Amino acid sequence: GYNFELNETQKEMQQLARKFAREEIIPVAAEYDKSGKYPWEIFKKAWEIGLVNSHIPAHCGGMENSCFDSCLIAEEIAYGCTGIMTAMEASSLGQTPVIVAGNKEQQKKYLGRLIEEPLVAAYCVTEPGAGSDVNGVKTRAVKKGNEWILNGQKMWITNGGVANWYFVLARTETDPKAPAGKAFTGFIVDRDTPGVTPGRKEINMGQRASDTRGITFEDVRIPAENVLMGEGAGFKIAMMTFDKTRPPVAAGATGLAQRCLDEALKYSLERKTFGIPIAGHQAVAFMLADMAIGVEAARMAWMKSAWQTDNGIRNTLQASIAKCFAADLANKNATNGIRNTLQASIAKCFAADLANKNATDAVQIFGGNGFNTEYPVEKLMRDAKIYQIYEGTSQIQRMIISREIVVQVL
Ligand code: CO8
Ligand code: FAD
Repeated sequence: GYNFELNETQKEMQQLARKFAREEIIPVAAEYDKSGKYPWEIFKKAWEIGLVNSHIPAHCGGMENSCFDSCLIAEEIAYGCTGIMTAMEASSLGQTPVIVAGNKEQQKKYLGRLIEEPLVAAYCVTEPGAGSDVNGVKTRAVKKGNEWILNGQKMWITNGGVANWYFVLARTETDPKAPAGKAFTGFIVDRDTPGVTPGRKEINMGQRASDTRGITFEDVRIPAENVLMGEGAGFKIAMMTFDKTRPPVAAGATGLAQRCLDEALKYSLERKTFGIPIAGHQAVAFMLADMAIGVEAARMAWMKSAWQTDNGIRNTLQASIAKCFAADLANKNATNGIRNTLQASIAKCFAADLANKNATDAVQIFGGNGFNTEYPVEKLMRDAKIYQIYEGTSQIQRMIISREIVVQVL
């Protein structure tokens, strides 16, 4: 049956992350936003107490946390600062293709490394000419003997300048008419491989502590053992990854939306107009009520999508991928994992739009002060916007949702 209560371990983890956000992140968030400095110090502290990498499998030394538990942490960290949360969570995004499609050796080598040292990974799919349309990716890899030679350019890569290794999606099929599901291959690329050159740090509207860069790959030699799952599996690995990483993005957006509500509520009880706190004016109180309704719904949506990820049923698509590539791990994913595409997109889309609405309303409730950098809500508004863009824009989420529901009806 239904159960909305967290177990004791989850409560402890949530409290740990909450305390960390309040004590370690909130006091320095504005400073990181101004300087744009990568939050290594905070990352290292989080790494030491197990607030990052918690989903890495046990055989690599990780805690093998569920998607749900990782989301609990993500929401709390995002409450503190979503720039810092993105810096941390993008590493999980980079790791996820290795978790869903890597063999035991790849997992041990690349995920194990992140447990041994406070290092981060990155996920390289988007290019200057292809974002929403992943099938438009032009980076190419060509097989030569026991190696692949990679050439191309990626854009907007979070952790691009600081990652120890990357997941890279490249086209490996020469026939331009080849279907997306067969035309791409996913690679693990070490940062220090000759020919890998990250560009300058981009100056973004918000989430400025996060490191976003273009990366050029020029005649980069990748050993064949760094291919994930098999030649041609890359597009599906990239998509299977999103099914697992959109719930934490939704949780992050929910954390930001909750912060907007809390800041607006506190301010509206202190600020007086016409002789009473502004929270006493119905127009303001109703804005707060709508913010609370949104937060509740967004939280339920990420919880359901994460729960679906963790408690899957067998599904035919991933089962057929497993059959195709005959990989033990793929088989495990296929039998244990549900394709929660619909719910992941609903949660991500809803929470992203909600974060933006709550941030705009919080600025409104702060009046003139809301527009000023001395108060926290202008940063929340700048930070919120990216949730409607990265990990698939709000339009792309609606495209995915509409396709899923139409298929279900047909
Ligand atoms: N699981 C498995 N397989 C899938 C899935 C899935 N979820 N979705 C599609 N596929 C399969 C299809 O079944 C099909 O296979 P087949 O041909 O064998 O039937 C094949 O893949 C092709 O699928 P489509 O025909 O649906 O492909 P389309 O070209 O129509 O495109 C999308 C599909 C869904 C529109 C895709 O292009 C997409 O997801 N676009 C959005 C891109 C995106 O989200 N980019 C995000 C980049 S990462 C990022 O922004 C990181 C942010 C920073 C980190 C933040 C941390 C907080
Ligand atoms: P486009 O695809 O060119 O879209 C432009 C506009 O057209 C959007 O409004 C879009 O919604 C709309 N649109 C496009 N197609 C359709 C359609 N079929 N129907 C309706 N509307 C449509 N990528 C990575 O791979 N790794 C990362 O770590 C990463 N981090 C990022 C961090 C930041 C700060 C930013 C800004 C981006 C990051 N991205 C990353 C890239 C991000 O995922 C893309 O920017 C996003 O997917 C949109 O792609 P695009 O920018 O090319 O826009």
